[in-house]
Amino acid sequence: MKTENMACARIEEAIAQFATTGVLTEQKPYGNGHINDTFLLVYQLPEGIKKQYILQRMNHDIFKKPRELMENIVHVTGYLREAIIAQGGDPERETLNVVKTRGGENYYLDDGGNYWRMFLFIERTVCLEKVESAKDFYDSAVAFGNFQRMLADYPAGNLYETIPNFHHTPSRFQAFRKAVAEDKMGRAALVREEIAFALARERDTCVLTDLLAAGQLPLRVTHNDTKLNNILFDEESRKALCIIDLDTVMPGLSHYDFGDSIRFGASTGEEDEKDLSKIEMDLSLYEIFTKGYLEGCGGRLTDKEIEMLPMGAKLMTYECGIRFLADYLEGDVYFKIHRDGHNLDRARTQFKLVADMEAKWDDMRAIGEKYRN
Ligand code: ADP
Ligand code: GN1
Ligand code: MG
Repeated sequence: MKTENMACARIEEAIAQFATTGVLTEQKPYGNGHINDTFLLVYQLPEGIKKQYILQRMNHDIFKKPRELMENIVHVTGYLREAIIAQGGDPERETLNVVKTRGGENYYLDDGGNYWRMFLFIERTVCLEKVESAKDFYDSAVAFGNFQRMLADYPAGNLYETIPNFHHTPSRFQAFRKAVAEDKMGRAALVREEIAFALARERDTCVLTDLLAAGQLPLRVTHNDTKLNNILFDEESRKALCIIDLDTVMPGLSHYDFGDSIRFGASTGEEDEKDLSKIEMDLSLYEIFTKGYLEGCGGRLTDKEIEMLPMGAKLMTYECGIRFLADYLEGDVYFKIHRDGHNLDRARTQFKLVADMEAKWDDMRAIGEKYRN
C-alpha cells in the first residue's frame, strides 16, 4: 500500500470504522483545501473494479461542533439529492454523499479527539485552482446560482451556524484590529502598508450587515465558501457538476456567495501569487459571472441585492484579505500554509484586487444594471 506523508497516525483506525467495500490499496493526501485534512482512499473490488472515497479529518479547532456540522451536511445533501433526482440528474455525482460509519454514525471520533468523515469520491472530475476558460467560470456561476435556488425553500431554521459570524465583516474587522494590536509574532512592523490599507476601509465593513439589519437585503441559505476549487467539473463534458465543501452552508447573504466567487475566480492570478503585477480583477470575468449567477438564481434576487453585488465582491475580497493578514500576524494558526509568508502573500493579492475593484467600480455597477432584468 502506498502511503505518502500521512499527517495523522490514527488514520488506519479511522478508515476501518467506515462502511466501505473492497480491499484498501492506496491512501494519500488529496486536494488543496486550506482547512480540513483530506485523503483519497482507493479500494479494489472483484473483477478489477476500483472504488474511491474521500476521507477527511475535520478541522476541530475551526469547527467547534462537528456533530452539528455533519447534521447540516446530511440534511442539505439529502434535500439536494431529492431535487437532483426530480430533475433527472445523478445524485451520486451531483451532490456529496456521506458514507456512514459501520455503526450508522455521520462521523467517527477517535480517542485522540480527531473527528473523521467520509464521502463517496466523485469520479472523472476536475477541480480548478484558477479559471481556465470564461465558459468554466460562467458554468460555475450558474451552478452556484442554482445551488442558491435549489435551497431557496430549505427550512433555514434547521441549519446550525457552524462558524458564528462567518461573513460578518465588522466582526472580522475587530478581530483584525486585535491581531494588529497584539502583534504576537512581532510582524506588524513588516506590513505597515497592508495594515494601513485595511484600516482605511473600515467604513465599508458594515454596509451589507446594516442593510440586512434594516430589512433591505433578505437572508438566504448560502454556501459561504464559493471559491472555484469548491466545485467539481465533469472531466468529459466540462460542465460544473457538483458543489462541495458544505461545511459553511448557513443562512447568509447572496453577496457572500457571489463575492467569494469573484475574489477567487475573477482574479487574473492565483490566490497566493507573489508577483502582484499579475493580479487584477478581470472585468469580463466579472460580467460573465454576474450573468451566470443571476441566471442560476432564476430571477429571484431583488433589485437591491443586484445593486449591491459589486459591494459583495469588494467586501468578500477585503474580508478574506484581513483574515489572511490577521492570521499572518497571529502566527499562521488558521489557514494551512506551505511556505513562509504564505498568508501575507495571500493577503496582498486580496488587497490588490480590492484596489482594482475600486478603480473599476463604475463598470462593475453598470454590469449589475445591465443584467437586472
Ligand atoms: P477544505 O475545507 O479543506 O477546502 P474540501 O472539502 O474542499 O476541504 O476538500 C478539499 C479538496 O478535496 C477539494 O478541493 C477537492 O479537490 C477534493 N474533494 C473533496 N471532496 C471530494 C469528493 N467527494 N470527490 C472528489 N474530490 C473531492
Ligand atoms: C478556506 O476550506 P477552503 O479552503 O475551501 C476558508 C474560506 C476562505 C478560503 C480562502 C471554513 O476555504 O473562508 O475564503 O479558505 N474556509 C473556512 O481560500 O474558513
Ligand atoms: Mg475547499
